[in-house]
Amino acid sequence: MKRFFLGCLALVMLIGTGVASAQSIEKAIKYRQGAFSVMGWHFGAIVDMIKGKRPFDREDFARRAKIMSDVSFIPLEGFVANSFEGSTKSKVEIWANFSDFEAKLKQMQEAATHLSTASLSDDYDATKRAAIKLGKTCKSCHDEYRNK
Ligand code: ASC
Repeated sequence: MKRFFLGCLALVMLIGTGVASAQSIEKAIKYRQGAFSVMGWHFGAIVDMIKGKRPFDREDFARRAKIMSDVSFIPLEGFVANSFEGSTKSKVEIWANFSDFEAKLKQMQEAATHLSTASLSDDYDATKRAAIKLGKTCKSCHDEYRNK
């Protein structure tokens, strides 16, 4: 009887842990999606300014580029183990090639930092090139590691 209760207790604890980790995975997914959503918001405005769909305002552009560069360092921590299960487009390949994934994120961080610096100069062409380069780093990761 005692063994039966101990067995039940162990089972309840095991299920409890499983539920807790599913919850912490969902939290991590939401955390990183929040960061990507902030970046998407500002990059959308940056692209619109470059395309002439929105008036080019150097100060506003630089403010957004600074946010991009700061927030680019946020998502990595949210790619916790096994967080390809849940409400996410992240492919399982991220965890199979984690160092390559990290390298791609780093390229994005460098490109965002470069854009932020360029946007403080008066060199519009360099700023535009830096924005295009940043967009390419977004795309290269999405092509490989994000489900459609
Ligand atoms: C964005 C956004 C992306 C990238 C990508 C760049 O604004 O939401 O996912 O730019 O389209 O190629």
